[in-house]
Amino acid sequence: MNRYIDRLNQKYGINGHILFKTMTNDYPPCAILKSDFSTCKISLYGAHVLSFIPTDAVDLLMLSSKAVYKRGKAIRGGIPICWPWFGPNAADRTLPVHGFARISEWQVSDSGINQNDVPFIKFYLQSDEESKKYWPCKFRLELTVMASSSLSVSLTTFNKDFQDMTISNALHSYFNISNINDIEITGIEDTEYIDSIDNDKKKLQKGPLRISGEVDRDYINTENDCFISDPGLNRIICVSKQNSKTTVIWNPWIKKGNALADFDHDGFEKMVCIETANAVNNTITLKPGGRHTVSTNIQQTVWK
Ligand code: TA6
Repeated sequence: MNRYIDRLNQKYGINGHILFKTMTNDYPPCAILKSDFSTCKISLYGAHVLSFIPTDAVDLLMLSSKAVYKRGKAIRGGIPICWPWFGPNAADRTLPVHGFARISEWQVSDSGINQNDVPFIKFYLQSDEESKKYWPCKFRLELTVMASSSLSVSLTTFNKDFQDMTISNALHSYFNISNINDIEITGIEDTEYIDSIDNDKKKLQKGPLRISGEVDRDYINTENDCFISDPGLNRIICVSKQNSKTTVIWNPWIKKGNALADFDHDGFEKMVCIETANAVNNTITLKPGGRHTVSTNIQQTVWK
């Protein structure tokens, strides 16, 4: 593995800005993006952003201390990539929930620093015998991560097949908050949502969202920015997005949260997911040769 990491650092490492490191035995390495603006850590397993810490700030992302770093298991926290389907596979419930991109080993295709000294890195995943176990289509996936004072994550799907390709996807971001009882989420007011914990009933969001129990909602036909106001950490986190028509908001609350072995005990109190997605009625169909890029941009402003 060290030879692999040495090769990655020779080819894609940049002194003081991009470094590849071991994560754990028999597991892909991670990349560390560092600049005056922030530090960002990404696992090559799942091309999974694990943390994003702006300078002089607290991590914007929540990563479970009980996350499991083993092949075949998605990492709990950070920004899992849900692709080529969001949630369970409607046609075959035995397939991995949220698809297989987040439980695949990605490769590095490019890295650099832009004219503003902002480091970026590109990963790719393409169809092979392994992916055919889950999905027959020929594809290429690219993920680009740029870490300045804000975090930009873009996922591009290329249809390399001879037939149309219909996907749903999500950048399933877990946000680090002071306490679930004290935050308020705006940006989804007057938006229809599917309530996954109330028989998938379609409802309308009235006013800002405050969470006092399990929440699992797919807000549909919305391209709005969302904001997490967190007085406890004296910050507002802004989640903006491009080419995403669904915003998923999830908190498992006590019972479901504590039932997840890779969730910290009472970890639900310190997290909320605001997911940049295309799901439910907002699926994407690509013609052969077509492409689609969904992006999310995450940053904080000091509350007052
Ligand atoms: O965030 C929406 C959701 O689909 C929830 O229903 C919950 O299952 C969550 O994703 C986490 O899924 P995971 O497979 O990562 O445990």
